[in-house]
Order: sequence, then structure tokens, then C-alpha cells
Amino acid sequence: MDYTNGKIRQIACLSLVGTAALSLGACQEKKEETKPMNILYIMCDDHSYQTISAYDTRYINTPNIDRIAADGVRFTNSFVANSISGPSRACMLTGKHSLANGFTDNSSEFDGSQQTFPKLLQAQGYETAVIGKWHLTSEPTGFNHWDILIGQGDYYNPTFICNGEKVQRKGYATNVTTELALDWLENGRDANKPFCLLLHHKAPHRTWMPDTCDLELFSDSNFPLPETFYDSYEGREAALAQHMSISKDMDLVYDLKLADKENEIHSRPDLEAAGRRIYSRMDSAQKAAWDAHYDRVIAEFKKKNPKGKDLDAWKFQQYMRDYLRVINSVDRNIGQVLDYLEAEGLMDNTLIVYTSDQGFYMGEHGWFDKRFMYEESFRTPLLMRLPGGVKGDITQLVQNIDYAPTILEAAGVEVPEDIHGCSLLPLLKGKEWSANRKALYYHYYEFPDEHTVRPHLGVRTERYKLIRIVPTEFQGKQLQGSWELFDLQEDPNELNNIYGKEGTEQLADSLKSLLKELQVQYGEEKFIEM
Ligand code: SGN
Ligand code: CA
Repeated sequence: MDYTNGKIRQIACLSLVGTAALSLGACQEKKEETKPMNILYIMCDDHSYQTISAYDTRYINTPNIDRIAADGVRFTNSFVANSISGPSRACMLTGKHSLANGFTDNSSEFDGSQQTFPKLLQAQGYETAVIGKWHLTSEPTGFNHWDILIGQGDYYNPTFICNGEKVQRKGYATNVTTELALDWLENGRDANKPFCLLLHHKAPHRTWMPDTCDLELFSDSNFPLPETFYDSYEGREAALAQHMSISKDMDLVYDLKLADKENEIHSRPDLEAAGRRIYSRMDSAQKAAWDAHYDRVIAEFKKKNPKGKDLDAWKFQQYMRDYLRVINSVDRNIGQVLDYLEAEGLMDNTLIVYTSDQGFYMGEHGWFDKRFMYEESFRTPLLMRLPGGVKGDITQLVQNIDYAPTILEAAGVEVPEDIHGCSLLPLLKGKEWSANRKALYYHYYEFPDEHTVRPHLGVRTERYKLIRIVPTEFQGKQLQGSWELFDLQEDPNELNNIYGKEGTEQLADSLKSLLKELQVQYGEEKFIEM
């Protein structure tokens, strides 16, 4: 533990007299720095690090998200434990890997009776809230206030469940979610208590629907195809078998919004119907703005009538433009929240976290979506601003199981021993990190829904990655297991599977031992014999 004496006194004080201590200032007399730390945890859904200018300046400028990095730290080796929404959220709340927290894939139901960091904070007198996407099926527990989207939620006029009551709200999801968060900060919480707000945007999840005011952005931009766009997947069977390809699986009507009034453009029937249904959620003003943009896009598409590689390129451009428009709105909304904290004098005692539930493919390997342990989806953006903390890059291997202990420690709440993650607070303060992590463990379970990515697990060190594609039954057939090994230094795009190649035996063996070690550490022994 890394507490100062003052901090320990504050915890003791909190647990003795509960929340009263926070308002009466019994502890506050001691020292300014013992002021309880508020937590603002902002998480988007499917936000790639490639589309945050603090990480990558190729595509978009995100000045507001970058404010968090400029005043704090940027983690350059930040990863998830299971690259998909519900499981990621469960890892984040519990600080534990998926098998231990029981939420292994999106069809799971979160056991809300288990230990989570919001519950531990609440027990120590914090006012807690979650607003936006939840996606854990069961009702939130450990929150004084919750106002969540149903499932994935809708971009336009979304329905929320506010403390158990359904309510449909007019407007665009990112704006509505921000308004709800600002309203809770201003009017909803007990201002005598420290707060922990989980602000979870649904954006930029599929189908990347922009706000009407952002529709014309990027219309003239042309983005180069990623160098791995036409990956052959040689030596990577699971990569070959997926259904998340821009070329083959991205739907013209559903994903790319070509729901033409003439009803001439047709795509996969279920997706085409869903695409037209989403449009019908909009009110007449929203539809008019939408049509003013997409009717022109549709007309141009029909005129051009692209085929083959021209069609692939067209789809990629259209995907990128919509995705980036959605990010522009996210960034603007985050700016509003940061402005509010500044105006209210909350910046000097609020830990701000910005992250995503996982990374996302921006056309790398020809894909959209996530799930794979390959870099683009295994990684996730992570920016933190700790008042009085260090600034710059943190390069250690960190994972979303580390968020819970970090937040607990920042709040001065003891971190339970059964948590798998390690607090990042020492790193935020520029101190030694006793965790000294050498490798990360990963385990993805969902199959076959919805993109047919094979269940796999693996280990990643600073330089190497070993992936085990788990043998799986599918449609009455047994799909064989396989191994993939990458040297990330020599092959950062992970195109060359060197498993089984001469000279790699020792490396593979040592990574297998490491994998087994981590499986034991995280209670995943049942997967050791694969
Ligand atoms: C939906 C999407 C999928 C996506 C999953 C999981 N289809 O099912 O493309 O992989 O969510 O995403 S959609 O047609 O409903 O958009 S997750 O981030 O929530 O796990
Ligand atoms: Ca997600």
C-alpha cells in the first residue's frame, strides 16, 4: 500500500464516523490533500485508440479527450482481459478475470451480489452512479443512482431504465447521456459526499450513427486503406473463419445507411430490415437532417455503382466517416463534462479516467468489430488525470482488471485481496510499481455469435504473444485447436505465425509455462489441458 499517514488517518476516520466526517470536516482540518477524491470514470463502447489524437493523429482531432492526457497520463500498453462489452464491464467492476466474475460472454447475466468497486466505495460513504450503457443484464447494484440504456441502447430517442423505471428520452444518445450525467452532478447527488460517477457512452458502437449536426464532417476526407486490409490470414485459421469483414460482412443498408426511398438497394434481409427500423426511430426533424445527408450519399453510390475492390474501398470510407462523426460528438460531450468540473472547482479532487470497453478494428486485417487477441482489439485506450499526479506516458503492461483497485486506492479504500488486478496509483504518482507485471492473460469465450470468432486464450509479454485457439464444437463437428505465436517486435501487424517454426520451440514452451502460471493465478486451471 502506498498511503501517506494523512491518508490512513482519513480512512480510519471515514469508517468510524461514516459520511458525517466528510461534511463536518473532522478529517479535513488535518491537511488539504486528505480531501476525498471524487471519481469520474468515462467509458465509451468500441472506441479505438486509433481514433483518439492523443494516441494517433492520422484520422481525427479529439481536443477534449486529449485534455485528460495533457494534464495526466497516457497508458501506451493498456489492454483488456476479454475483448467484448459485457465481459469487459464485469472485469472492470470486479477487478477480476471473466471466469472468476462469472460473466464470460454477452449472453451471461452479471451476479450483482458479488463484490464490485462501486459497492466498496458506497460502503465508505461515496455517492455512486452509473449513467449510460450498462449491458450486464441484471439490474445495477452498488449505485445510489442508475440510469441505463436497455441492452446496446439506441442512438436516437433512446429508452433508459432510471432506477427501475423505463423512460424514453428525445435526442441523440451521447448528448442525452451527458445531460443526465451533468444533471446528476449538479442536482442529483449529495454534495456533502465524494462521488463516483461511471459515465458510459453507447457511442461509437455499431451502427455508428452520427448526430445530425455532425453529418457533413469528413465528407471530403479519403482515408488510406490500412496496410493489412487485404490480409490473407495465412497461418491463422481462426482469423480466416471470422465474419467481421468490411468487404463481406459489413451491410450496405444496416451499417452503411443506404436505406433508399426507392427501395432499390437490398442487402442481407434481416439486416436490411433492421437498418430501416433504426431509421424509423427518428422524429421528423431528425429524419429531415438525416435524409439531407444520406440521400445525397445514396444518389452518389447509385451513380458510381462500385464493384469488387472499388466497393470495398467505398465501404471502408463510409465506415470511417460515420465512425469519426460519432467520435466527434463523443469528444464534444466530454468537453462539456470537463468544463463543468472546471467551473465547479472539482478538478483538484477528481480522478478522471477515460477508456473504452475494448479496442476496435478500423479496417486492419480487413475488419470492423473486436474479440480477437490481436493488438487492435486487445488494446484499449486509457488516459487518467490524477490531481497532483505525474504527466506523460506510462509504458507498463496494464489491463482493465487494474481499474477497480486503482479507483479504490485513490479513494482511500482498502483493496480486497481476492482482486486480480493491481492498483495503478503508484504509477500515477510517479512511484515504483511493485506489481512489476511481466505478462498479461487473455481469455475470449463467445461463440459463434455474432462474428464467429473462435474462443481463445493467451499470454502477452512485452515482446511476444502466444494464442491458443481452443478446440470447440460447432454444428455437430469438432473444430480443432491450434496455436499462434507472434514476435511483436519483428511483426507488429501479427501476420506471421511462427508457432512450430524451427528455433521457436523453446520460446513457445516458456510462454506455455507462463500461460499455465497465469491460469493458476486467476483460477482458470480447468483450461490448462487444451
Ligand atoms: C452487437 C453487434 C455486434 C457486436 C456485438 C457485441 N451487432 O450484437 O456487431 O459484435 O453487439 O458488441 S449489432 O447489429 O447489434 O450492432 S459489444 O461491444 O456490445 O460487446
Ligand atoms: Ca464494446
